[in-house]
Amino acid sequence: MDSRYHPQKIEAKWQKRWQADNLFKVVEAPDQKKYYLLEMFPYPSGKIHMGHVRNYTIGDVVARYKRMRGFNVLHPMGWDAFGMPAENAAIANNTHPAKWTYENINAMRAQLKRIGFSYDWDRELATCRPEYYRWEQWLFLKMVEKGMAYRKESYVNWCEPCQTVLANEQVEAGMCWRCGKPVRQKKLWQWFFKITDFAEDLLVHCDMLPGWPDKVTTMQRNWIGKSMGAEIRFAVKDSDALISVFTTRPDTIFGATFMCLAPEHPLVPELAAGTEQEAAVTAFVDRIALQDRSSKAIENYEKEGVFTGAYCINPMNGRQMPIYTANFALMEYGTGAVMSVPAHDQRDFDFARKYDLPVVVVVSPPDEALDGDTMAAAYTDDGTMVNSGDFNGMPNRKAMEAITDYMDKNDLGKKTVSFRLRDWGISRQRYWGAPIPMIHCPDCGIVPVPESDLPIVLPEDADLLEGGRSPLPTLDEFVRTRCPQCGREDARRETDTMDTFVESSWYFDRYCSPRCDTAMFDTAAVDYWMPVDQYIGGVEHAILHLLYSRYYTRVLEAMGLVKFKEPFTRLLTQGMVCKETTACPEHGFLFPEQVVDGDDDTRTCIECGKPVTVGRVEKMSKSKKNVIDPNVLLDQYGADTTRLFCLFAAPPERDLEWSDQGVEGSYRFLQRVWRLAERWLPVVADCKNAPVDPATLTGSFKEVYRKTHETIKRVTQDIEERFHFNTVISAVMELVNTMQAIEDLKADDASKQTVRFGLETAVLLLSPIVPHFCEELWEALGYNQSVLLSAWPVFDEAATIKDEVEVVVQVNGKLRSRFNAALDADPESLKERALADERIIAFVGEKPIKKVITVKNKLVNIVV
Ligand code: ANZ
Ligand code: ZN
Repeated sequence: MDSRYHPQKIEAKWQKRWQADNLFKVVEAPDQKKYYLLEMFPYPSGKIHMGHVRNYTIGDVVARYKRMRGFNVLHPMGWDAFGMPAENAAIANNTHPAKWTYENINAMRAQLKRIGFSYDWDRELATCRPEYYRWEQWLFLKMVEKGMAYRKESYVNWCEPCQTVLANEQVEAGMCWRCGKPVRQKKLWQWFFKITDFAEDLLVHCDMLPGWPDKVTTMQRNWIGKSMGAEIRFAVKDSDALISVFTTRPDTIFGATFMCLAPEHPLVPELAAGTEQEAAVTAFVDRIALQDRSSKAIENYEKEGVFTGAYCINPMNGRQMPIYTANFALMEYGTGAVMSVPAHDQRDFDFARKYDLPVVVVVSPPDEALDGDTMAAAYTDDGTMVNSGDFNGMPNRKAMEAITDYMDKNDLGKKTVSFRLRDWGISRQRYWGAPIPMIHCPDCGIVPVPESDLPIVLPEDADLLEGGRSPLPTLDEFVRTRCPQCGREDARRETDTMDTFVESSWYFDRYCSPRCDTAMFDTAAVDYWMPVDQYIGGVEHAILHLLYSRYYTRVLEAMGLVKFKEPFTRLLTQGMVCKETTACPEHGFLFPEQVVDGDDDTRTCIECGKPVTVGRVEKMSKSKKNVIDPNVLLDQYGADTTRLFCLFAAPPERDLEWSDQGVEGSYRFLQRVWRLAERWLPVVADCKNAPVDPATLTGSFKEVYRKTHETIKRVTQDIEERFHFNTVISAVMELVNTMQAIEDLKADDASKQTVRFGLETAVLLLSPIVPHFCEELWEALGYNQSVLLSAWPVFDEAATIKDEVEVVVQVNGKLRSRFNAALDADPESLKERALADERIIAFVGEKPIKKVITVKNKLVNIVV
């Protein structure tokens, strides 16, 4: 062992050794308990950022800890490699998305290896490889066969000048990111996964995920968005047509005074045909068709609509209700039709006032009578039924049931549920993705690719077209194919690719047998490893990625390919890595290295010398320039300090605020441990494997022995119960302090053994956190096997108990002295000792003692 701590040297040494020894390689071991630890795999953007370092460090500590606890740990890493950033970068740097992606993967792999993560690199996968996505194509075919995937016309963002489909990220405030012209909606035939078939199941299981943060299951529930209500049919006047509505408020039906249909509703043109409203309706529908129709966008539009010229009949009171088409009615929700009750729904109320439609109160508040003509806002709370025939006088909650029952009996409607969740549109009109394995034949229509023709390989050397458009439709070699059904030579391949969320919906299964080339995965391997025991990642994936993974798992389960429905037993969403921003009045945001620290706390811009302003602490981002490049840390302090800092600065689920002093402090702590080891190693070298006999210990050695047991207990609990590595580290710091406090070195065996026990324990407990550092010390302690192969230390509860406590002595509430006393010593004896204490006698002097208060195991307060 060197007398100084050289992180670079020892980190390179151990990383090499781990690799040579295949230390992180795992195989299924049916007799051993398994533990599958997974961190969300990164997008290969080119460089690891601090958010990755934090995420993967948390995971690595758990993986190493579980391994020491005797588990067979699967801890894989790979690349979420398809997606648009590769296309954008290819355009910006005039290269190919494939080339860019593979280069980035190589660079990032090297960076991850430098941080010493315990990945089984033999299981690495990249989702852009045909060996991977072919199985996704295979499952797609199965899903089509079973009706779980289907095609329908649906809207995309379209830029007319650029002649291209835009992803949502490419639409900036309704305009095309390239040409700045308005984006319109265009209908295209696209593929969908029928996730709505599983809406109820996905919802119900939100209650059965105790290992997930509540906030995440809540987001999942809200996204699925189940509403209980009724479907009610309204007859159109002078017509056979019926309009079905979905309502969550059947109690308000007597107050429904008009009807609103989505502009896309098929009845709209039919109803308007031949009326004097026809031209106005057509113009309105055409105009709305150009707008973004997502519910989010619609919230911000002014509510508007036009009369269709037709009426329908309220089935409960016979009222004639004008039928409008309105922009706030969504075709995608419920039935695409809304029975409008202006007295009790604010949106309907605004609409009614705007177009001068009647407002009829049917739910009366307890304390006042409302008048529809004069009320200023909708009344949306509960109350008593009025203007509602036989239901008058009922509490409205009861009327919901009663009216629904009545309608059910009279065949006017029925109880129903509605979900906010929509089917998952997976078609992307983009190049860098997995091709959808379908063929368009002029005679046979849409024909699946035969399984034996898989994979349909994406040509990796194609050039993107102007504006990043996909070259696939223009690549003859790719597009032209034989129709597998009729043999026509001029059939065309589907040129859409799959949403990249499809790849990330099953990569965790693939890791179980990443080289399997006969199926998506080896069933025995998945049966053994899955589900993931602990998943760790960013909260930004709390909705879509997790929901899609849960859904895809259900598809696999329905096909008999896996035996579970929930892929992730426990989930940890780590907080963000944040840092203050700094800005120069002249040069805007500055990177940390562009700021010069002056002597007197002033900080200036490296360019112009002007003082910088320090802004809020925010998530590290390139645009704000408040980023720290992990490479700089690795060069300056090494991987172990970087890891230690990430864990020490905050508990995992909280945001971590960057601090230079924190990094420096982490580095100093490691140096302190190093020096402690250096001091004691020669002394304890000869007492390896000799158990301590605590009965013979006294003084500081006795305390080291106790403290060591206590530390094992605290550390183990903090890891097991809440992954609070920050308190784990402070517990070990206390142990180190206790050991540093030993002044003289008594040569008796029990003392030496105690010190060795303390030192070995500190190394074992720290080893998941700072593995290279601990390997070096472990070796110096005389072991020739990786510390990772050692068992996690165990504690003896009895040994953690203090048999002595420190009692403080106060005079008039001020601390004046202290002494050690036996645990639970009786208060009378504490009082005696306090009064006999020389320092106390000096303080009290001649003054008469009024009162003495004693608190067992804690204090004696003397009042004079
Ligand atoms: C009558 C009514 C009266 C309603 C009232 C609300 C309050 P949630 O809770 O989100 O499920 N609605 C139904 N289909 C719609 C569509 N396609 N586009 C826009 N709005 C639609 O919302 C359910 C309510 O949203 C339904 O209940 C319906 O308005 C409206 F005092 O019906 B309600
Ligand atoms: Zn054909």
